[in-house]
Amino acid sequence: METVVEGENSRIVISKTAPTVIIGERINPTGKKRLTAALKERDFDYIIKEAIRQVEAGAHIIDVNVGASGIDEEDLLPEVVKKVADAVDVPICIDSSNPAALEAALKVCPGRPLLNSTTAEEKNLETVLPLARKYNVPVIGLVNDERGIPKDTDTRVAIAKKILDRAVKLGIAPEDILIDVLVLPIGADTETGKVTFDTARRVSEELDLNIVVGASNVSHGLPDRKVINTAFFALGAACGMTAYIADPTVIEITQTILAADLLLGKDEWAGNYISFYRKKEASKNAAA
Ligand code: THG
Repeated sequence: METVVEGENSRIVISKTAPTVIIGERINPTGKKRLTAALKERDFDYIIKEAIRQVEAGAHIIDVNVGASGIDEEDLLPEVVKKVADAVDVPICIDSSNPAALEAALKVCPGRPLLNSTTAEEKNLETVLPLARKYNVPVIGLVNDERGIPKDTDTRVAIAKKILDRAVKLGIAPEDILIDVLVLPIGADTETGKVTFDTARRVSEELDLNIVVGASNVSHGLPDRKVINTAFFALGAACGMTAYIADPTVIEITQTILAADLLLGKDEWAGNYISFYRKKEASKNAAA
């Protein structure tokens, strides 16, 4: 199953046999005062620098989320998406829970962006899936519905299947559905990691869909979060997780994903692993 995401002049393939795709999460005002201010002031220089820094650190796709109180997403999201898409040569992941903002951004985004996201709630399925169909873009489906996020694997897999069935009924190709198996803080419930990995394995094997997760949350509230995050990325790679929404400027994250890909046969001749270190060495020498 190959999901194709495109920038104006770039193409990224998400699949179980391809290297893991990193979706840079830093353009998101959550917990970031400076970025929130930059978004409100339309300080595009600052925002574009964040995008470029992530691409240089190893991001294959840039997530753009402008959701914060006092921000009109329908107005601002398309503007930021356009600026970022013009500034970097990688595809965009359009991130909002507001369908009107998603559509406004789809109208101006070049290439074939990733739509982030729909849940299995009726009101979402009815608005977001038709957008994916209309603009012919892949869409992320979160495994929660009107009842919230299920605690057990069976219900999460059933919700993934429901999203897939609805999408196919609308004429969307299965490869254009990615499932987000949802990661919750492990400190609050130590069963949740296992449920997330089991759901990923089953959705990957039984539904043959690609999987994307936003993993930063897993370590919320615990010391030395990097240790937990990197372990999560390594374990996930072995469970069918094909793309991560993560912060690539945390070098250990990018390194772990490269190492996991190498160990799982997704990096022929260690090409990506070695070229990452060559680039790092080159930029060190350039700085010296
Ligand atoms: N699934 C999907 N999309 C998503 C998420 C997901 N989009 C949003 C989010 N989750 C992923 N993006 C972020 C962005 C920022 C943070 C976490 C996830 C974050 N910010 C720090 C904080 O809140 O403390 C700020 C850190 C900093 O300043 O560098 O953690 O799950 N499909």
